[in-house]
Amino acid sequence: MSSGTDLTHLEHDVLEEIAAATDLAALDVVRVAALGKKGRVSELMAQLGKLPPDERKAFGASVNAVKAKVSDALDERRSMLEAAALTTRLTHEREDITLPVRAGVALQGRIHPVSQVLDECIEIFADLGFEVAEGPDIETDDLNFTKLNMPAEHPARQEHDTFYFNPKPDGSRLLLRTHTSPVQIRTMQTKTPPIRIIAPGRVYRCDSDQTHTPMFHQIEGLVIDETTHMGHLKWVLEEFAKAFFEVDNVTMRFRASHFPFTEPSMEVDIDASAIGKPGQWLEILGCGMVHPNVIANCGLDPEKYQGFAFGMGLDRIAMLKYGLPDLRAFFSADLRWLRHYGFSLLDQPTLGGGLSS
Ligand code: 2NM
Repeated sequence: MSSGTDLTHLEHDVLEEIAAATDLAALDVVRVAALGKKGRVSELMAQLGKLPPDERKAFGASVNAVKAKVSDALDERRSMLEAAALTTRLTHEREDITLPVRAGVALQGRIHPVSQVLDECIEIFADLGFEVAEGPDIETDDLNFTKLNMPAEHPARQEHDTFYFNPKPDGSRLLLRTHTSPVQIRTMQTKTPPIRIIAPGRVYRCDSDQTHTPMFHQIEGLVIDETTHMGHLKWVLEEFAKAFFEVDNVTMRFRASHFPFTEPSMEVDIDASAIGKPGQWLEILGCGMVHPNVIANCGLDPEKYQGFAFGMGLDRIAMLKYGLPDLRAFFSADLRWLRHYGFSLLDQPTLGGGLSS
């Protein structure tokens, strides 16, 4: 019959075996040998019935105490071995993320020059404090024209070669926006100045020849505050031109022009030395001080608020900067063209790293 000393020995032996188990499988072998159905501790319990009744209670309690101690020791050892196994896995499965990107299939894709130039512009204007604003390609007559100081019979409407949808029963008709200016209108209607936004996106005009495609890309800008003036406009455009063409100085020429939504209005040329063609002027954008009618049409007080706006063709400035000869090739989805003129995924334009590298 087992005595108290036997129990003490058993406990001691099993605890030693637990401590000696170096992995989870070995620990399980120890568990089965001690606490399993035929295990040493369980077999002691089975002997309980052979004891005289007056000894059963005390013996049972002692075996249970051993069982509890063994069980706790098993749990503790298991947690420790599991943690150790995880640590080992983590050290062995480590990936070296400092390795250079593999020049594989993913890098064969090319960024379209218009996307690249858009990213460059966003980077430059973001640095000057502008936010990007967007709006739908399908617009209302009101937002594309009327609010911009072009009422129904305004002659400038004809010049826009607008794509119209069929009129609705109430006579109103939707259209494909002819410029991104409705985004500026929506912004003035919903925000309180100061406003500093650029609105890039697709625009549509029913016009198609060597230098015009029915869909093209614009980026327009708008600044509205209480004291914004033409000096600010000129500075912003100069900073933009220097950053975009990546030169220390640009010479700009402001020519008087006319747009219904600005007064005064100007067209801006740059001295083409900036792109290595001295002695030529290149038109890059149109701009002006936002017409007080436009400001009032958007629910802002033109006695309190004033500002400037500008607009330029992204496709056009992409052609100028990167010497792309044919506008129509931009939209012909020709892979050979894209491989030649497209940009690598890794050429992310940043002001710090140089816009184009
Ligand atoms: C241009 C030229 C001049 C212009 C004006 C506005 C608005 F909504 F504020 F009135 N947005 N864009 C603007 C002014 C656009 O593109 C050649």
